[in-house]
Amino acid sequence: MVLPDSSRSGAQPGVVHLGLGAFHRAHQALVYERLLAGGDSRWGVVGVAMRSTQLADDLAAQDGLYAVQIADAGSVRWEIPGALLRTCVAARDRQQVVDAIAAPAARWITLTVTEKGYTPDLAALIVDGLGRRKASGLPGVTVASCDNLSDNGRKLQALCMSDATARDPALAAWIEARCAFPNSMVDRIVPAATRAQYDAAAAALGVDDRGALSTEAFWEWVIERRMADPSDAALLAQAGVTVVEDVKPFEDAKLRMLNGSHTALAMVGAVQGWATVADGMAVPGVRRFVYAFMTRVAMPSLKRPGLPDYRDALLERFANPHLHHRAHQIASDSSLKIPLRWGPALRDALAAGREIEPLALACAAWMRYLRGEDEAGRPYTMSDPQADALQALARQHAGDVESTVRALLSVATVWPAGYADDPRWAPRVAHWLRRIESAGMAAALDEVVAG
Ligand code: CS2
Repeated sequence: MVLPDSSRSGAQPGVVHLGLGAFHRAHQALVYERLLAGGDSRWGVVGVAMRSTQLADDLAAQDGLYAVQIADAGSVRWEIPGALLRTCVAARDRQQVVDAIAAPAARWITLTVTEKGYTPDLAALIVDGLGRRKASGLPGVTVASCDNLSDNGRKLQALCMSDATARDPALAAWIEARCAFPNSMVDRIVPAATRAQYDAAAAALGVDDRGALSTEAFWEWVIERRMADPSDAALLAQAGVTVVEDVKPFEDAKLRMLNGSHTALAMVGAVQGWATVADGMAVPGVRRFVYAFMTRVAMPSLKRPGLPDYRDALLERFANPHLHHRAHQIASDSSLKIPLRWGPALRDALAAGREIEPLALACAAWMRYLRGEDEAGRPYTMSDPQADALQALARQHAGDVESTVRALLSVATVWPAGYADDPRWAPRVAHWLRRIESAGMAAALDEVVAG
């Protein structure tokens, strides 16, 4: 077990992290811990849960300490990061968040607020803090979005600039000149915490830890060299972060290969009724499908160096039996994830005249998933802002493959205009939906791999 060796007593709240979910606590919090442990006291974290009071309060009661199990085929170990200095809840303690951003010690704001978190309210919260910094004559900060969105830094910047411009052009100019919004790609598979994880921590460490998490050994953070304090680039690099001029090749590879396959696996898994990604990867036909999805659909238009190795490493990561990463967890918010994870690969493949069969099958699996019950007839609930509307469409047209495909490909928030009529796409999705319905998902997976 690795106990925090950062000097917590001297740590300054230099980072305000928005989104206190499992991912941040098992990924960036460990990077900040490493920087603190190296003797730089400026990387202590104020952790902001956006809504969950329970989590923030549980962590506060544990002085911000929690155990992370890091496990893969080679080893199992525990680490207790010490970077989290205090917690608060944006929905309950808004003023505390603004104060934390406006504090002289703050230098970075990082965000993992999920795809649906990028709202005007989020921008208003950040800009309130930045406005106070300007008024106090404090330096600007680096504001790094770490969510699975393409061009995430620029998207967040646009959101903040539109809020700032509407209230005060001078504030907008200050943000433009003093703050930096780097694009960044973060990666580590961190399933949502479960009761079983608390129990494992209790058994291994003898403590009652309400914040215990489990993750894999692999982690990656690739960030654009665009920081309010340029000297941070070298510090982050020393802590294992990859600082680059252009994040896009890394972001595209991660979104289309890891996240794209994840969403495909989640749909197939929900329909077949297996529980976790590792359960699915243990089935040869599912593993072969993921290989085909990555190799035939995603890889041809990607530029990240070393793609075959990246793919093979992903297949091993997905198969990690220590990670209880539920298909239904990944399936949540799919209507927001599909446009980011499948949309660009589909666009590129169609433009280049390449085949899209594994993706057409994944899309058909999504349509089947929307029926709300698996192949054994067991119902499940869907967690998605558009669940009701999508489910209604899927049910309304059930029994008529062509009209199901037409109705669901016409949902403008998920698919670009024209896809419902595209002769290269819609008939292929219909073909696979028909195969899933008549032969079953397993047979359809085998067919697409063989084809
Ligand atoms: C997953 C991601 O839940 C999901 O949608 O695809 O959380 C994934 O595990 C991470 O992006 C891995 O870095």
